[in-house]
Amino acid sequence: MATTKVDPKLSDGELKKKSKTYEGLSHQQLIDAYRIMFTSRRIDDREILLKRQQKVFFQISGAGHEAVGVAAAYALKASYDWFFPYYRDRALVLGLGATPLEMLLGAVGAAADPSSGGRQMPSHWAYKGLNVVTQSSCTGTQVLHAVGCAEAGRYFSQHPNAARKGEGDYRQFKDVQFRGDEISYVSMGDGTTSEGEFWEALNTASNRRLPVLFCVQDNGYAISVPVEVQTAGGNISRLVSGFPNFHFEEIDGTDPVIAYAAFKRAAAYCRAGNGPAFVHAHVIRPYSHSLSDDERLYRPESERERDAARDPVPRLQMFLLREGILDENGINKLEKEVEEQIQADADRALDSPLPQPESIHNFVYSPDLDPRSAAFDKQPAYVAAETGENNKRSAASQPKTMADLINATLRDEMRRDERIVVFGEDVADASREEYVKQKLVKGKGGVFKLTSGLQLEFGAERVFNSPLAEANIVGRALGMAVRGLKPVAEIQFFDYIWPAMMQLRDELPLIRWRSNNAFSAPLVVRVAIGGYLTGGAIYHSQCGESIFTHIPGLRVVFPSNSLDAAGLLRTSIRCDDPVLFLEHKRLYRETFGRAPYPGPDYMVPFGKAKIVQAGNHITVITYGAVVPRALQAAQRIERERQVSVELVDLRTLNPFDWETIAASVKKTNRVLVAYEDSLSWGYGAEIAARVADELFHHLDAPVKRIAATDTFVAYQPILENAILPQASDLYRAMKELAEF
Ligand SMILES: Cc1ncc(C[n+]2csc(CCOP(=O)(O)OP(=O)(O)O)c2C)c(N)n1
Ligand SMILES: [Mg+2]
Repeated sequence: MATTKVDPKLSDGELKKKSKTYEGLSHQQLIDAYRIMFTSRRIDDREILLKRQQKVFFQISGAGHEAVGVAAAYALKASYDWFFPYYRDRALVLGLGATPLEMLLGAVGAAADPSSGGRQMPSHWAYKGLNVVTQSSCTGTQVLHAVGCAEAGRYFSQHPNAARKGEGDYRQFKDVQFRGDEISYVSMGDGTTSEGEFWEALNTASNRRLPVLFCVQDNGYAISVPVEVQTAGGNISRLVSGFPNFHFEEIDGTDPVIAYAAFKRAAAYCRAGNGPAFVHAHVIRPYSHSLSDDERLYRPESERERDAARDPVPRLQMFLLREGILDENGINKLEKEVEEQIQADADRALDSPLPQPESIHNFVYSPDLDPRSAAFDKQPAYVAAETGENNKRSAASQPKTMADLINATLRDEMRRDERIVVFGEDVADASREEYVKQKLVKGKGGVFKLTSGLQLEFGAERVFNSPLAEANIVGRALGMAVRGLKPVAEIQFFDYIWPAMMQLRDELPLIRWRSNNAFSAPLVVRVAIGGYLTGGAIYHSQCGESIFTHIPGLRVVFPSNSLDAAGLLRTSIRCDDPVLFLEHKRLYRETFGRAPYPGPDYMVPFGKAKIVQAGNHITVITYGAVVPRALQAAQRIERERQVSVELVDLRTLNPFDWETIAASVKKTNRVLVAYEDSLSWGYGAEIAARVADELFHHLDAPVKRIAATDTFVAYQPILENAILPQASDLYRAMKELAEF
């Protein structure tokens, strides 16, 4: 046991005073708290100076929020708990172990900035070793990540074998650590509680009793908008108080002792597995929103003075003096040390090497595992068997639909990899599991039955329904994937993907790039897409894949037949990048493209197009449900006019197979790009532009496009037929090209 050295000169009274604690905080811890808070404030001041000197390019401060930060850092455990902070959490991350130098490296955008290597604004914390997860500038997205992170922690503690390293897939590069009682901390401002994702996160954390510690740092403003305009009734605590299973605290967040006591109670509640906690801390914002804002434009002097009287830094200083914990000399000495350190660190940061411009392409995708590589090129089992000795087809080799093979692939992969969880709307067989167990019902397993039977085989911890909230699905999946799970989440209809757009555009594909490869979130989002349904109408028929192929960092896959769907889904699951897996609803049960079950190892690499039929006169580049229509048109024009069409099915849209396109166009010199999405700005526009740019000298005719009209997809079949590209439209375009 450690013994405390006793100063023999101290009287009994003095001794007692020295060993007095404040909500469990010792004198030394309070002195350290002051050091952290003062350091935090002085880094802000230094950055502001550097910004005025144009040596840094942005500044947002943690000023006024320091007491909450240091208290949370004291109550939680760095490198053990998980942290999803926001930009005002400078004192928190200092308390967890980040250094002033690291922060100043971020401010100047140095190559050695540990949060992003100069890619993100300062105060966007990411410290891998401390479990501080990379964050964006989007207000509120992080709240769902924290929920997914907590779910993953619980999952791994219930399935410890799932954490084992795997060979030959993403698991090789994704270490998992779990403790069993770790907490997910997430913080945000008062304005951010207006975001839907905040409420979606509270809902799930409450419902699943997750160990998430929510911290709302309420400084009364969101830029210039005061809290009573954001929040009905002006107090978020009152609004959230009805959520079951929560521990609630509403505190003065400018007092570190009060804040520490609250965080300690909240953390104990979460750690014991009781559920989530919510700490609502009233703080101040003395430095305007950021250096780009001047709060004097919307806050009168009187209000600002009222805030200043509660400033946590002078407040703790007064407390230390009043309690005799530090005298004036002690304060001066501490502050001088901090000032000198920050001065020295700022000089070092300014001298630190800058990132190289060539490095911008690093870490858009995994540097470890390339889904285009030969490792993802595996033959179907029956081809392997046929080329083997006994040359026998298995009895299971009846042609299967795309729906069957996607289901079979999910099953195979879930057997192989215990990290896979499947969730989304209606994907479970039955959330009230007893009904299926008692054989009262058969179970649903997806509105298209793609996940049918998975819950029954793998259990409700691995296959479960989400709330009807698409951002909730993708945001949680992201949080899980950061921890090493492999979510295969489902968005029920492409038409309803948009509530998840912030997560899909601003979060998921950026995790790796913006953290300079410190974090990653490889997962699969399966989405039912497309028209030709007869009656699907506007909101069950949309395409729109080009919106997602426009996003760097996101793989986009769009198979046209069963075998490709199986092989590409397996690659999607095993690879180390986030994948949007688009499944055409019309193709789910189509006769076209059925294939026997290819076995549990069959894989198709990304970026390898398939020549559906070879030809000499025209190249048709397409994918998805246009493939069978193009094939029909190609067969007709061959029959009627002896025009031979080379039909290229891209299969994956990002990456796409430029080499196959170029080789084909060089051979045929005529090219038609066909896609189901509306014509203008569609996916084929990029292909057409690139053909025109790079293959101009090989062309004997203008590049043609066939696509849907620039409208939505209508309900009445006569209208739908007129809107979506038909075999007859493709035929006409082929004829025109051939005759040009
Ligand atoms: C989704 C989104 N909308 C708008 C913004 C621009 N913005 C940045 S911070 C901010 C105000 C945030 O206020 P609050 O949540 O109270 O946090 P505070 O800055 O006061 O600590 C706004 C509107 C953003 N970053 N993200
Ligand atoms: Mg605020």
